[in-house]
Amino acid sequence: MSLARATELGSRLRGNDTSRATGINMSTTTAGIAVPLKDDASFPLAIAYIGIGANLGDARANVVDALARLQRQPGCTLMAASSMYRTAPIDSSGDDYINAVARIATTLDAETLLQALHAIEQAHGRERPYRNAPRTLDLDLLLYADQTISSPTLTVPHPRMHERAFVLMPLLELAPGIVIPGHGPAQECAASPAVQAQAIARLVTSQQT
Ligand code: A4P
Ligand code: MG
Repeated sequence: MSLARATELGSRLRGNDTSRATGINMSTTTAGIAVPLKDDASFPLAIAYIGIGANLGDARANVVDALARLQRQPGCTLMAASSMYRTAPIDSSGDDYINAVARIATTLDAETLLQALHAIEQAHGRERPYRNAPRTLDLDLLLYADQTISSPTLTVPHPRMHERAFVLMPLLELAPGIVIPGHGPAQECAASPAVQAQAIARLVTSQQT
């Protein structure tokens, strides 16, 4: 994506479109958008989608803070955030999760972006006592441009995103026509009976739920 395209997108997202698309915290996700990009000398620019989840502590506050931290992250610009969703734990335990998806424009390569996501998780005291344990904050790199990545530390697309309503529903809110490399249109993934059976509720605003 060119800087001109990103600037055009950012400009559009500063307007009403973002207000409609974003149910999390308007001031966080609209007023914080910086256009042109902070690292405008660094190219190429990639669009990435980040899955955000929390079910420990003040999960909603953690999700909102994660968005603010993504915006402040050098090399990243937060372009849009989905509504928040309350979701039943999948292959996990504890309270219901709060989930959302963010779209960012970034000059970071995928591995560097993953490290930045881990640093944000750690700022929230993320602990990993066992796999899929309840967590204060989980940030997954869902999609990075149209790339397929398989390294010891990073798999993109995220290997389970196509079978999870808590990823697909917020992602489709931001990008209805998006295709998951290797899995096809996200809309088709979301229509599968297994995904349809998962309990998920969109939180229209943080005050109404
Ligand atoms: N890793 C590889 N690829 C990626 C990627 N694309 N994004 C590696 C992020 N990390 C990636 O992740 C374990 C390792 O995966 C990392 O060291 C990283 O190098 P983690 O965050 O330490 O642990 P995790 O979150 O328990 O693992 P993972 O694989 O992200 O778990 P899942 O599959 O994402 O499941 N139910 C609801 N309702 N909502 C949720 O948000 N989340 C999970 C986590 C389970 N059930 C849930 C939810
Ligand atoms: Mg994770």
